[in-house]
Amino acid sequence: QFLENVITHPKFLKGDFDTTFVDKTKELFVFKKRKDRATKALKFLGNNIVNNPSNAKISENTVLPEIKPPVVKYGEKIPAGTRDILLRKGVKGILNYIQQSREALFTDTTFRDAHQSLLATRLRTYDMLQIADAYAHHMHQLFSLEMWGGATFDVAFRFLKESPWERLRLLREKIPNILFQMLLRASNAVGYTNYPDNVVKKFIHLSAKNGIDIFRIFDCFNWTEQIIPIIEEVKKNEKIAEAAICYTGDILDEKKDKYTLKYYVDLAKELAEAGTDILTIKDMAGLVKPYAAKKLVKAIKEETGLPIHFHTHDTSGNGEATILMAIESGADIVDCAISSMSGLTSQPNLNSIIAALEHTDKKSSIDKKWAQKISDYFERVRRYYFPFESGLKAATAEVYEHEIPGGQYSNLMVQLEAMGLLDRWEEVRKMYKEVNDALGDIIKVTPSSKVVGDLALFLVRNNLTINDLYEKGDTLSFPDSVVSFFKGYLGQPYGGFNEKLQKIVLKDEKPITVRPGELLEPFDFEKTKEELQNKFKKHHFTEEDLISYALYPKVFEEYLKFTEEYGDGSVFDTRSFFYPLNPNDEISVDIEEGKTLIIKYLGISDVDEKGYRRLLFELNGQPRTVTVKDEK
Ligand code: 3PY
Ligand code: ZN
Repeated sequence: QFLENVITHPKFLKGDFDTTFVDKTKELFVFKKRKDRATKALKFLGNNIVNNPSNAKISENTVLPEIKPPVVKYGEKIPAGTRDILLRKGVKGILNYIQQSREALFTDTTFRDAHQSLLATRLRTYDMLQIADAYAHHMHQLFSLEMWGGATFDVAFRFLKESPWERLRLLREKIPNILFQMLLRASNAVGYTNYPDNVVKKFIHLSAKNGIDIFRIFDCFNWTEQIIPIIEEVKKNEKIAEAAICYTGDILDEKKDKYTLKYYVDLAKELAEAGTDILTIKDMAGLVKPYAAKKLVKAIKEETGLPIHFHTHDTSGNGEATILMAIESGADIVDCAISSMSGLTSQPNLNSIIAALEHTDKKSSIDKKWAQKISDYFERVRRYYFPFESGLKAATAEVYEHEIPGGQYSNLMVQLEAMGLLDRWEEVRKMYKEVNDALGDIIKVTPSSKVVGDLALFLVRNNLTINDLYEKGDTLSFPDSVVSFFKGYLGQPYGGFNEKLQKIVLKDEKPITVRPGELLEPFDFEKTKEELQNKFKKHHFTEEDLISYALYPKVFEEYLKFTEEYGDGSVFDTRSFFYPLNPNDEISVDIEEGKTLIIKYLGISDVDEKGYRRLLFELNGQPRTVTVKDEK
């Protein structure tokens, strides 16, 4: 422990020491009682049993299936894939590959958007790693895997108590051959607010360094001023820039004159001029109808000549028709999710579309038997996440009215449930549309979709109407996201703000009209490192830690505190992570390579006068007790 105190000391880390360092630095001899990892693991399980923080319960009749990843032959060489092209021939090589490819190319979104849209982003690294070999060995025909970004970064730290960086590194190790793709919210990075330019730049650099190859960049208002600097930054890192156009409205409806075909084509041309390598049509709510896809893809492809990547959600049930129409009209790459993680608010079904393309000139070389095996795996895995399911049972054409993005749908329901208002879900969807109209029909995607969602929830919860916003607005305390939107902190919406509402919400405050990043002070990484090091003496802060803190200070600190108390959340299987163990349950936990704990839960005491309970376990055959405060 003395050595640990030395090597984690801020002065030592800075190189600011001489031969008197040990003699003069008293705190090196202060030895904290160290909680060993096994005790932390028992405490974690004990806390689940006593307090059940994820609030996930298994009823007595629920049988969770055994998880059986398909067997990949040990020792077989990993076949070459798209990432090998990038490594050997650079971005140009990839662009040539897309151009020369006769088959439809696929991005599999199962590790990111699919679970963000179906399971409130809760899919854990543990369940991804078990299927990673199958992807590397048998799905190498995929164009890319979308496996990072969007909400996954925040949720990993906040709810899963695991590091998204570690997820990226571990998956990269197991899948070295397929391009990895992330969703980047332009200046909002992977957050809900604009960050200083130096934070966004560093984040891109570290994401690239840790394994991201393709950056899909979007701005929630399609504000190119926010997107263009990011394209440049990605290119500086010699990675693939994929600027996205977010789609809303309906280009087929001539009465809707705000988001027209011309609007999208002009945007596409601007992004093409800015140097994007690939252009994405990002239909985050699944509003591109099949015949709109035909018009849109054709026009954008003709006007820009760029490779087109098409992304949609299947909320309406028309997603597969839309994907086929997009392919037919010239989309080079399309986003789909593995069968058992597809459909509804997620992406259309990869397995079905591959089948649909058989015997056509766009036939995919993806191995459908393996796509099925992977689907079988996820079918079992998904059952463990049932508390996070949105509950949507069938496709709904109502999405064309409320326009709620797939990735927000299941989250909104979870939020509503937490407020005890689930039976008002229909009202919330209706209000979502009314709020959007009141805000001037904005593009709704993170974080602007959160503004609409927050305001809709606020109105429903307080039994208010849109009219009340105008009549009682000066007395209301609006959600932070709404205030921030009207201040211009998310950027400038296309067509401007509803100025009347803006005045009501901001009162006398003046909104900004420039790119928010121009006004934000650069983040001081050095100073933050020192402050954090003083707070968390035992932790050695990496650049990834510091950027995580810059993006999510509170969430990241909580995560650090959590790991000091309970260790790394990702070591547990999903059953033990989310749900309390029952007496006599026995599990094994690999706390590090080659070190496995066999833990058996035996029983629990009554609560004592100070509010604590004692739990009895067997750890590798030896009895162990832990004490946990009963917070309920
Ligand atoms: C996100 O920003 O997380 C999204 O999925 C937007 O569609
Ligand atoms: Zn999406």
